[in-house]
Formats: sequence, structure tokens, C-alpha cells
Amino acid sequence: MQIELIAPASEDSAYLPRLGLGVLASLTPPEDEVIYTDDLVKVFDLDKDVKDVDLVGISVDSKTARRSYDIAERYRARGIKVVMGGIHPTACPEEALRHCDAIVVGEAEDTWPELLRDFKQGRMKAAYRPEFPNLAGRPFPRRDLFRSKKYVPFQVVQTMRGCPYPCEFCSVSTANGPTFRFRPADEVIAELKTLGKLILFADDNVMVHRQYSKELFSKMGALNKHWVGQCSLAAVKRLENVKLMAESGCKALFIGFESVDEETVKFTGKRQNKPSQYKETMEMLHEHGIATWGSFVFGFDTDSPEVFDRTVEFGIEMKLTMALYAILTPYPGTALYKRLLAEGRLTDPYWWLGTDHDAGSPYFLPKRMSRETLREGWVRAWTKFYSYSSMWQRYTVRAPGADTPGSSWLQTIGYWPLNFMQNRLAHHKIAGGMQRFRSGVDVTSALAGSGAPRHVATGAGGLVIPTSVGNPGLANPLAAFSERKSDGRKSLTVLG
Ligand code: B12
Ligand code: SF4
Repeated sequence: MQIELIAPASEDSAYLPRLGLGVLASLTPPEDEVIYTDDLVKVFDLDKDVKDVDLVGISVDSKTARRSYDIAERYRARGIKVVMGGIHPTACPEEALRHCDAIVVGEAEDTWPELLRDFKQGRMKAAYRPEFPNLAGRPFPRRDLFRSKKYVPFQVVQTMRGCPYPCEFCSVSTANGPTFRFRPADEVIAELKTLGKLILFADDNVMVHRQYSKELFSKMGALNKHWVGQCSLAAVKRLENVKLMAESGCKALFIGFESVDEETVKFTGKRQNKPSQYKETMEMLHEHGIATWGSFVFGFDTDSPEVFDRTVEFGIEMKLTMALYAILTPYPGTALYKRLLAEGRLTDPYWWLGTDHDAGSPYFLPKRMSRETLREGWVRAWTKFYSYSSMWQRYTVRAPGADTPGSSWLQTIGYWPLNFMQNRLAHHKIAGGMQRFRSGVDVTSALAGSGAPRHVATGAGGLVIPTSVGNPGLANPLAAFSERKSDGRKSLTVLG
């Protein structure tokens, strides 16, 4: 039988293959053929790209939910059964089931082979709700399916799942459970040996369990890899951890600061972050050749309008290689979503069913500023942090010390191209509202079947966007009309 596994794309997708689909492919019996389709490397044409396969599996997160439903509907119209899995169907199973024939709620390692058997016997169930699987002894993801040259040259590897921290805005502890589950370090090492030099760890936190990380990173040293990953501040404030990571080949870390204010980090539940220690920690990372990419969120209840400039100045002072600023987003299933809903502060409870997620954000009423102020501050933060003067002030190259390696190639060679790229992103996407990608289907008809109570507003070029009753989507302040490229990728924006 032929199974097509689809990775739908959103305006925030990165050129990285979808590891979860490689995992499913590796668990598919060898007699079945797997086709991997990535909507980002080649935009899936809803009229031309529907194939006559036996079964379709779509990996869905909230940003790609709307696009996934559009694709699924085209297959189902041809009588082809569609299965959905991933974080969004896990958070919104009833909604997803309105658009497909079966869902997997949670992690699919144990369930996928069972689901395929059921399908072949004509008795596929509507919902599969597995326990959290043991991660030991699993086959390596099928990376032979990820052939596009457009993918960034880092290979994605996962070592663990789950998280015990209670960060209110995060989906991980609810979806993957509140305890850590690790793959045996030797299995990770064996997988790494089959891969190229550049590795991206798809872990929420690469240094979360000292004993495990010590074993893994000590063994990695001999492999001579260069790796990047996400890490919490709690881990990197200890010199011995930073040394261990640097020696194992760590070249950059994506760090969840979330906020530069003590009050806010306490409020979000991210108590392991201590703003008073940020500076020392960043210094230590830079000395050890680890470039830093800070992640910050705006819109917490404790945030006031001064937070934007303060956060940008902090990033400049810390000489961060890059920064990502996000507007607090109520992802379904999170404690944040539930609280804002209970407080009557969600402006569009089904925001993910819209086509341009940036245009309508923020999707809630902030406490200490208006939605407009939050949005304007977010745009200002991006453009200020990636201004030429900020780029110049942040640039630093460290020579090797007695026991420190000095700046890595990501900082010395990568800094300028990466920052120019982000400068373009800040102006075109964040300030300009230009989407990298848009599904290109008629929103009104798609919404008719979505079950979401909503109004629609007509925007420039006759485009229609959903808004919620009484809370019209915010107009992007700087973008006035659309630009559609021949491949349909960059298009439109604004609406109001
Ligand atoms: C790596 C990663 C990224 C990479 C993506 C790489 C890629 N192309 O996949 C990058 C950095 C680019 C990224 C970007 C973003 N990410 Co991200 N990311 C992750 C992370 C840390 C790991 C995902 C992963 O690879 N897991 C490993 C694989 C093996 O697991 P999996 O995908 O969950 O798949 C399993 C199951 O879900 C299931 N499954 C999955 N698909 C399918 C399909 C079928 C048919 C079936 C049956 C089962 C099934 O089976 C698999 C095996 O068990 C997760 C956090 C997490 N722990 O999940 C966040 C996470 C998915 N990201 C998140 C977010 C918010 C984003 C961004 C919006 C951030 C931003 N502001 O830009 C963007 C949006 C990306 C987009 N889709 O447009 C949220 C999503 C929340 C939500 N409700 O959607 C998460 C959960 C993090 C969080 N803290 O909440 N991300
Ligand atoms: S933000 Fe990071 S530390 Fe907090 S719950 Fe999510 S994965 Fe865990």
C-alpha cells in the first residue's frame, strides 16, 4: 500500500524536515511505500498535487492546522482516508476529527503500526490515545525521505521528551507529559554516527538532566560534530555544564529567556530563570564559543509598555548573536489558553483557523497595555534589534583563551549573513506583514465547515479574514496591500 506523509507549512516554518514523519516512516512495514511531501519545499497545489494513494498522514501543529484541514478536505473529497497527528490534534482532538478520518492523540511510536494494521483490515478507529511510549530501542527516523536541497544542512535529532516545568504558555508538559523520558545515550551516539557533521537537537532543553547530558556529551566529543540546540538558562549558568557542551561541539544555543523582568519570569512559571544572572551566563557562553540566540515573549500580564525597549537594550548589552521576539500566543491545551478563556480575554478562541496568524495577533486582551501597543512594541523590538547600529554594537569576536576556545564559525562567519537575513525578516514579515506562505484557498468556504463561530471581514484585494465577534483582527500597521509571487508564497496582508 502507498502512504503519503505530509508536512504542511505555515508562515513560520523553517527549512527543516519534519522528524515526526521520519519516525512514522521508520515504523511503517517495509512492504508499504512511503511518500514524503513537504508543503514548504514545494507548495502543495490543492488542485494538482492530490495523489491517488491509499492513506494520508498529516503532521499538524496549531500554525499549520488550517492548512492541514484544507489539504485533508481535498483528499477526502476523493475518498482517500486521512489520519492526523501531532501537537494540535493532541490539544484539539474533536476539531481535528471534523477534518479527517482518524487521529492519534499523543506520541505515535506504539500506535502507528497498530493503526496501519487496522486500516488494512478495514477497521481503523477514529481516535487512538496511546500511553507515552518508551523511547529505547526505536529504529532511526527515515531521513532518506528528506531529499530536498532546500533544507538547512543540519540534521534533526531528538534525545528526550517531556518536561516537568509548569510554564503557563507552553504545550510540552501537557502534550508530552510532566516527566523526562530519554533515549539511551548509546542509541543517540549510534544514530549520530550515521549522520553528517551538523546536528540540530530537537529537544526542548538539551541540558536538562545533568547525569544524562554528561554521558551523552562526553561520548559526543570523539564524534567531532558541530551542534545547535535549545537550552534553559538554569543549565548554562554552571561553568562545568558550559565546558561540557562546548567540548562536545556545541556552537549555538537557542535560549528561552522569555523576559528580562524578575516579576514576569515568576509570573509565567519559569522560575528557573534569574534575570540578575543573565549577563554572567552570556559572557561564559560566548567565551566558550557558543553563539546565543535569545527568545523573548511580550504580552505577559506583568508587562507594561516599557518592556519592549528594555528587552531590546538588554539583548544589545548581552551581545546576543540573534533574538526572537514573540507575541504571547494562547496555544490550545495550555494553561494560558484556559486561563485567558476563563477570564474572557481571548479575542479569537479559534485563531489558528485563520490564514495569517501574524495579522490578527495578539489574540487576547493584555492587562497593562492595549493590543495595538503590544503589536507596535513587538514590531519596534524586531526592527530595533536588527537595525544596523544594533548589529554593529552586538558584534564581537573572542580570541581563544588559556582554556576557552574563542568564538565559533557561527559567530565569526555566520554573524553578518544571519543578521542581514533577520533584518529583512524584521522589515518584510514582522513590520511589512508579508507572509512567506499562504494557503491560497477561499477562506469563507473552508470556515463554513470548521465549526468555529466567527465573523469575516473583507480586506484589501477582496481577501477575507476571520475575526471574532466584537474583536476585529488588528490591522497590521505598516502593510497596506498584498504582493503575490508567481509561486504563490508571498502574499497579502492586511485587513482591518
Ligand atoms: C523542533 C521544533 C521546532 C523546529 C521545527 C523543525 C521541524 N520542521 O519539525 C523549529 C525551530 C523550526 C520550530 C518552529 C516553530 N515551532 Co516548534 N517545536 C519544536 C519541538 C521542540 C520539537 C518538535 C519535534 O521535532 N519533535 C520530535 C518528533 C519526533 O515529535 P513530534 O513531531 O511531536 O511527532 C510525534 C507525535 O506528535 C506524533 N505525530 C506527529 N505528526 C504526526 C502525524 C501523524 C499522521 C501521526 C499518526 C502522528 C504524528 O507522532 C510522532 C512520534 O511520536 C516542539 C516541542 C516538542 N517537544 O514537541 C516545538 C513546538 C512543536 N513548536 C512550537 C511552536 C509554537 C513553534 C513556532 C510557532 C515558533 C515560532 N514562534 O515561530 C514555529 C512554527 C513552526 C511551524 N509549523 O510553522 C510549539 C507548538 C504548539 C502548538 N500547539 O502548535 C511546540 C510544541 C513548542 C512549545 N513550547 O509549545 N519548532
Ligand atoms: S517552556 Fe521549556 S521549560 Fe517551560 S514547560 Fe515548555 S519545554 Fe518546559
